[in-house]
Amino acid sequence: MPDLPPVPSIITDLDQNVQSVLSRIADVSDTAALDALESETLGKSGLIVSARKAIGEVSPTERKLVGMAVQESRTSIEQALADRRQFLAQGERALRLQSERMDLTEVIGTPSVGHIHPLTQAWEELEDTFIGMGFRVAEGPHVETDWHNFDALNIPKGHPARDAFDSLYVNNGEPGSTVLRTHTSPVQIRTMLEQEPPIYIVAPGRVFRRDTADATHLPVFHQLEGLVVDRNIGLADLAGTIESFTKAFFGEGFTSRLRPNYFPFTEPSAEFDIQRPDGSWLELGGCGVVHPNVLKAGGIDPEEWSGFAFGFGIDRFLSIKNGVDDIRDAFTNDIRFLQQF
Ligand code: FA5
Repeated sequence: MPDLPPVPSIITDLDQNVQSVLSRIADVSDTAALDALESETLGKSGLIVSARKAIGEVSPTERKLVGMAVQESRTSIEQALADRRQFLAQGERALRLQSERMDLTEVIGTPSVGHIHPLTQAWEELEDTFIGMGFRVAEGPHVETDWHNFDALNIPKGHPARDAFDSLYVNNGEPGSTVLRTHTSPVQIRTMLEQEPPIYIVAPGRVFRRDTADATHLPVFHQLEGLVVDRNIGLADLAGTIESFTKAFFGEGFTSRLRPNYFPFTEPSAEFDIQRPDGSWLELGGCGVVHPNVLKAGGIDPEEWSGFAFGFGIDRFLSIKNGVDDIRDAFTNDIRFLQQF
């Protein structure tokens, strides 16, 4: 076998240098260091460029061999750089994802489940109780005519009872002819005008008065109105209904009482209170036998039909029931307050 020509020393040196570069590439742990190594080896004063320059110095017979060796070295370094770059990029991406990962469980903590507002809870429970007693739920507009809110309820213009309702008037039509309803009682009139007796309705809803907010007053609050019109309805039916409601809503240990009062739309009129099992009283609202003038305004013959009505403040009732000192607390949306319901 013929002896192989000796490998030029430039090639063996290059091989050694390339091996050392390849092992350095394998050790590089970030792309910035890899960039630096790339310009060190493939750049202007790098190993490959120097080796290429040296090609001119070898004998013409070796030149091709050395040229091929330089090219192979360059290719293997480039390949190693590309492989390592890909490997590092994957690792760096994984690291970045890891570091940028948002731990949503940490932000949210134990998921807190919201619930409906205590006022809405009370509103819905009241509706359910009255529906269970055979009542239907009725509605009326927030913006009312002065006639529905006052006149039809036996409170003609100039009647002192109008002053008791600090009304908010709406700039519509004749001055003073449109009002934000001051109570839910106009729903009595609307229901009577829409429907023949017998009538058994409750009308929960929002009402408005020019009252300054304080511990027991709000300018916007909620009432629940009740109206029954049927044959031979009297005060005893009213007292019995209030008592049935008290037991159905609060429980068997509670009872109710009526105290004489005055409302222009009922005659006789009363306040009604609920007694707790501990003996304490909770003032709920007003009630009475529907005044004949109100039945007439509703298109109902008072000779044939009679009825009773009641109305109470849901917000006031809620705060008294739960021992809330300041009625405004229910509407500042402080989560610490709302969470207690
Ligand atoms: C009325 O509004 C009558 N319409 C109730 C009625 C209906 C009587 C049917 C007879 C027959 P009064 O103005 O008293 O009545 O208001 C009723 C309830 O609303 C009060 O007992 C109180 O609980 C509540 N209330 C009144 N003003 C406010 C206010 N500014 N903020 C919160 N609650 C109020």
